[in-house]
Amino acid sequence: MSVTDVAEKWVEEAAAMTQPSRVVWCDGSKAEYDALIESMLRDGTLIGLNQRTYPNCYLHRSHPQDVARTEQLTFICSRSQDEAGPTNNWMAPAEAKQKAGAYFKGSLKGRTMYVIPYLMGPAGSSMSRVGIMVTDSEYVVASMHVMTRVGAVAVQHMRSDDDFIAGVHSMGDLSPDRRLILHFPEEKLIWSVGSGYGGNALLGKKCHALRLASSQARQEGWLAEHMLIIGVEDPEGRITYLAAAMPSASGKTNLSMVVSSLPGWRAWTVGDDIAWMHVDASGQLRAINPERGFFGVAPNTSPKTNPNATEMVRSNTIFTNVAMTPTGEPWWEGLTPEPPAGLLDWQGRPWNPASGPAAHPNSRFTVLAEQCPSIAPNWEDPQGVPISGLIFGSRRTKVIPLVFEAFDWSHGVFLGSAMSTETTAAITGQVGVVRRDPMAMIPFCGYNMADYFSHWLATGNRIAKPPKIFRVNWFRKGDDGKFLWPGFGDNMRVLKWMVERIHGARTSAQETPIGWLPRPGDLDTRGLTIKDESLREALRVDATEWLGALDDLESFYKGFGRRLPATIAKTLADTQRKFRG
Ligand code: OXD
Ligand code: MN
Repeated sequence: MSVTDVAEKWVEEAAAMTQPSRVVWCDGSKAEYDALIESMLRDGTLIGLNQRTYPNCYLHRSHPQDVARTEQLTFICSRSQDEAGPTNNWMAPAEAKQKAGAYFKGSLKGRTMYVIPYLMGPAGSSMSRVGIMVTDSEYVVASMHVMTRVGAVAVQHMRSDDDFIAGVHSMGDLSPDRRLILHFPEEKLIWSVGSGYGGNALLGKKCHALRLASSQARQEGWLAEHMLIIGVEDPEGRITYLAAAMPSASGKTNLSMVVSSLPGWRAWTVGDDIAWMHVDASGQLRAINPERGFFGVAPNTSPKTNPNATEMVRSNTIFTNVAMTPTGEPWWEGLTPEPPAGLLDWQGRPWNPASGPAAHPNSRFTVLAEQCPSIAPNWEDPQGVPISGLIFGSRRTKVIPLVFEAFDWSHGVFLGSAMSTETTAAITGQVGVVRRDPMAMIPFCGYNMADYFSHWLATGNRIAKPPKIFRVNWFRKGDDGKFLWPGFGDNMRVLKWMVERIHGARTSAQETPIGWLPRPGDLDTRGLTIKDESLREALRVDATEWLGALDDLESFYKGFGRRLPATIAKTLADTQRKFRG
């Protein structure tokens, strides 16, 4: 494989810093993947699972302090701090390079440096983009094989000599004290050291496809979003494509492959985590999934919550930090109603329920998207799929109704910017704390979020028929602490309401200060056992609760100063006024 001089020179520089004894260029072949697996089985990085019931499936146990994204160690290193904005950690580029440079220096002595040219997006798509990353981790190389398109296909996509995002990764000593995840948007560069965890180490995913891509997208006039992509097929056979932003570990993978409880309705999976969207020549918004596989959360994935995923991970899957049964099968909380006897926990110790869950709450599966039974036949269409609706969803026990619809695009951008959510195990830190998370992008927006809102508003002006924008919350609870809405397959009932609204409404809604809200009778609840009062409560809009929430939002917006788009500030004031009556 021949690459450009710029790429070769950059790899030489990375090698000069890390001093590997050997440099291997990856070609993405099956033989290469198989050899990596063999090597990791030999040195214990991987454990073979039961090859009869889980063929070609392996278990990786990570360092116990390296199990999730570490946002406090993640920085945007733009030249000016204003460019990173108040919601990002910022470090000056020179300081960042000096600090991380010390951890990288000589970190590959006596070891192999793998060079991975990878493509984000389908082959042949003008929306796809190239990255070249180097790493000392075979687990990262094998995972990149699954999550991206590795090898010549990437190089062929380079539009000029320097048309790639460069990424340097080393496991370092895995100590959080010497861990840094650094993004240099002006240099199209990522430096990640001290972690082997997916979101920190598979540089194509969060670092490239979200943080750096969001910054490129703003300059080039497109959108890089933390969104699943799904096609909803109605009984007439019409497919309506939707993209949905939801925070990490909040049901994106489940929704992207939902098995409908409504006869005649079905979902087709295009992507489960990231959408790159652009406005085509006719003014239609179109989306591609830049990834090739899924890096999904295992706990609570079961035949009931996600039958497609459960089937998909029965072969050719790398599991990370799940538990293992005595017969070598993977196990996690929720997979079966009762835990099997004799489990080894995620750290390989005989499981003691008193010391916590058997599988780590952020344990994962890594698997090719093509293994998903509901994968859309056109999921790799170079043109992408036409998007007719966008969804913003978060995890809120209170306040936010099950579903409502924005009045128009700019109101929808306001609703997205107003999102807050309860934290999950996908990030290191406390779980269940409410934090602001506009468009589920708080950990992933590579530039000032006020400019990001402006970019969304401007993009709407270029779309001939802007998609309808919806807000959802599957996670509202009643006073008894139980979820009000059953979720999972029944979420199709909510998608059906959206699809009908998109196509000119056989379905109605009532106007409220926050948007168009279905009345309980507007949702299709045939065959659903839900108490009337639960449904009413799931859809309730409480003025006092909302006015409190809007006050919080106002303080959050203040952090952006004069950069906050006037339209957003005005929509907030209008909403407050409507509630005050
Ligand atoms: C993910 C995440 O892994 O959002 O997708 O953390
Ligand atoms: Mn994600």
